[in-house]
Amino acid sequence: MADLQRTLLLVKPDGVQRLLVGRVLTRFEERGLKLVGLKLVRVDRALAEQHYAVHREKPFFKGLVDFITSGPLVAAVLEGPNAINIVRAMNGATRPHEAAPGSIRGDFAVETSQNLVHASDSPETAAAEIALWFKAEELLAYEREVDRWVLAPEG
Ligand code: 3AN
Repeated sequence: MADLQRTLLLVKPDGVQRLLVGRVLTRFEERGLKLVGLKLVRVDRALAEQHYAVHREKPFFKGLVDFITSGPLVAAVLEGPNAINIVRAMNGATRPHEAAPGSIRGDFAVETSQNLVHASDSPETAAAEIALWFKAEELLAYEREVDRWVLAPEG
């Protein structure tokens, strides 16, 4: 099997308000990725600022924190071979006018500031973001019957 990875996915407050949570999560389930963590959260500014720390100096930082704290969002951890790149590709380019049709942003978003989803962009970021959003006991390891049809056999 290719590199088994975990990645953080957020369906941001715009996705919750636009009733897109189910459709977004369904795409990842149908692709074959496994949900190992899932919750609805209202994040405080401290967590939001930590999550977006790399953007602290950007002009859009305050707006980003205001936006992500403006309502409940859905946080998920998805697992699968190459999950980090797969989820980023399915989300589409950050700027929705550059996002390919068929991607989440390419199908459902038009504004960069309201681009519905977030996903970790590297193994290091994924590890840090998963630890920021989830406690270890909130992540569940389990087998799925479909895995033998989705994942290459070991060995
Ligand atoms: P991505 O979410 O695709 O990894 P990042 O990490 O570059 O993109 O940006 C994080 C978030 O910051 C984006 N999802 C978007 O909501 C917001 N953002 C990025 N660039 C801009 C911008 N120029 N104006 C407003 N918001 C922005």
